[in-house]
Amino acid sequence: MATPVKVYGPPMSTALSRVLACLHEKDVEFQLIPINMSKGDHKKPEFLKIQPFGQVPAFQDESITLFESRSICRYICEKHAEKGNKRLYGTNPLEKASIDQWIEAEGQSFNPPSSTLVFQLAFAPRMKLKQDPKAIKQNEDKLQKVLEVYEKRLGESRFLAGDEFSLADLSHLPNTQYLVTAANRAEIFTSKQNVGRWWDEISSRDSWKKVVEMQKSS
Ligand SMILES: N[C@@H](CCC(=O)N[C@@H](CS)C(=O)NCC(=O)O)C(=O)O
Repeated sequence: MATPVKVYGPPMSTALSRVLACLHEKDVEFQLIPINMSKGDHKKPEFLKIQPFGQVPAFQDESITLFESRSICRYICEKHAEKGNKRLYGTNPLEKASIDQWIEAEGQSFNPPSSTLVFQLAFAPRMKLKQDPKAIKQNEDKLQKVLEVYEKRLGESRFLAGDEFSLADLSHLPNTQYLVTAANRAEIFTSKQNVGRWWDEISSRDSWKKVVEMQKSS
């Protein structure tokens, strides 16, 4: 029997929860190794050997270690092409290119404003840090502009890369979950008809519900 892959970090991490959602979609067995970030365990020499930037997640499959959540997801899909959701990373070069295009859009356009808002609105209060109202306003404006592009795209197709749920949609789940639930910013998404419909659909997947449960019980 294959050894389960190892994922290092706390489920509350957005980047780690992207990998967890992918593992659930692909029905791949894994072992979650907790890393106590409040104690700075992610900056300790042992952890830096597997994640040299001192961030979570880190991922291990047999003797190979990987970091960067989106790359880890692509690896899981390629290695386990025949397991679980077989369409998650497409089935031909053109589908993969379209999925990659929207994963890039997530990483380059959606993530910068949305991760700043997640930090400012959800994590700063928990960590008793002062919020920065100017950064909140600027990033809300930036996110609105990005979502206008999404609204148009999602008026043309059911999901970002076409009519199948893919890694591109999945990549948006972690930040959006925090903005909709913990940061009281659901309206940014639900006020747009197509984006709201898309969010309802992608957040109702069993894979994502399992991740949300893991976050609640961690
Ligand atoms: N691009 C990286 C981002 C990783 C990242 O920013 N992780 C955060 C938690 S969600 C972290 O480790 N923050 C602590 C730090 O940067 O010191 C990925 O997708 O894996």
